[in-house]
Amino acid sequence: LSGAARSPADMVTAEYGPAGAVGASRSPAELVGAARTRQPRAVARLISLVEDASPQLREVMALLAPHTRGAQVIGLTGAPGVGKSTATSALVTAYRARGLRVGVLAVDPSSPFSGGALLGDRVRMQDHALDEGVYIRSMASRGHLGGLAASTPQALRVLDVAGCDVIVVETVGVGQAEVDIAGLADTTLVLLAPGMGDGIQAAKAGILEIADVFVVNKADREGADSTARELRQMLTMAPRGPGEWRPPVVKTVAARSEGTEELVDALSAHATWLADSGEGRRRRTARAADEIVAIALAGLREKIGDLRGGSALPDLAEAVVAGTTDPYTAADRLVGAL
Ligand SMILES: Nc1nc2c(ncn2[C@@H]2O[C@H](COP(=O)(O)OP(=O)(O)OP(=O)(O)O)[C@@H](O)[C@H]2O)c(=O)[nH]1
Ligand SMILES: [Mg+2]
Repeated sequence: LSGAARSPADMVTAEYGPAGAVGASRSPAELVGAARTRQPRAVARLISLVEDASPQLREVMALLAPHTRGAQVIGLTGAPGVGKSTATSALVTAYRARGLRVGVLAVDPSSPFSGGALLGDRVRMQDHALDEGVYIRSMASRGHLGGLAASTPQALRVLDVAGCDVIVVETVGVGQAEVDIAGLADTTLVLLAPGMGDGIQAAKAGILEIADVFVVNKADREGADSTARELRQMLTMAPRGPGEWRPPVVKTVAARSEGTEELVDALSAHATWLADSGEGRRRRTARAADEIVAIALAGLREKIGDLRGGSALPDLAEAVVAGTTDPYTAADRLVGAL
């Protein structure tokens, strides 16, 4: 997102690493100012602050707040290997062709550290490495007490202020992660592939409820039509009132960018529906509420942790063991002491 030409080596630093001594010494106000002028190193540094739950975050978030622009956040999820990164890359190309600036945030919910899988993504994303209208970043939530629920919205805010019109959040769909991402995004995109996650598996995993748009990727493979048919059938069975969104099923061959235009159209249609129905506002408000709770809980947990060092908690624990008080009363006293 910078005006200056960059080498691929620079880009890797900007995307993935802390920005180094130069970035580290800049104040939050300087960093936010630089991010607003789309300097990738400042963006990288700010997201690293988010990742590390830096004490400077409070000031950073206060500085960012007045400059939020309302980028469309697209959550993209699906089983491992279904083609999420390939589809993301194809989407980036399509959005760039439409003149939009794109941010990509790859979050790894399963591990507190970036895993090897993201390395593959980095190679895949190389196509966009020299495009100044694209910012790509992977994020773990090491040490963030609020976890991804608190850190992801903060990273999204950084990318939003840095001028991204569309932000794709890629998360591998394992267990709860698919459902979690739906709470972070304006539009949730679920990728399936023939033979990998068929319709019935999707229904079991609760995916039918969270997806706004379905993609049956690897449509060059056998079984894509029946997977799409099965999905559509299941979707028609779900009761939906007039004016409610009906998730479309788009077939793509992400590896050859086939079906990407249809996908972008489906995403645009959903964005329009979000705006017209008021659902977009409702989702953002719910997201903000979740974020506030995550931060508040993290703060409480920290304060309670501090109490372990003092006498209040040990005294209450002794009282519970002795039977002179019960754990509910003790918990009330503990919270009262915060
Ligand atoms: N045949 C076919 N292969 C595809 C298609 N899209 C992606 N692939 C291949 O599927 C493999 C996995 O693609 P990725 O984009 O890395 O999948 P992913 O969902 O991001 O994988 P993880 O991040 O590891 O969960 C790669 O070898 C891709 O080249 C497609 O439309 N058709
Ligand atoms: Mg991937």
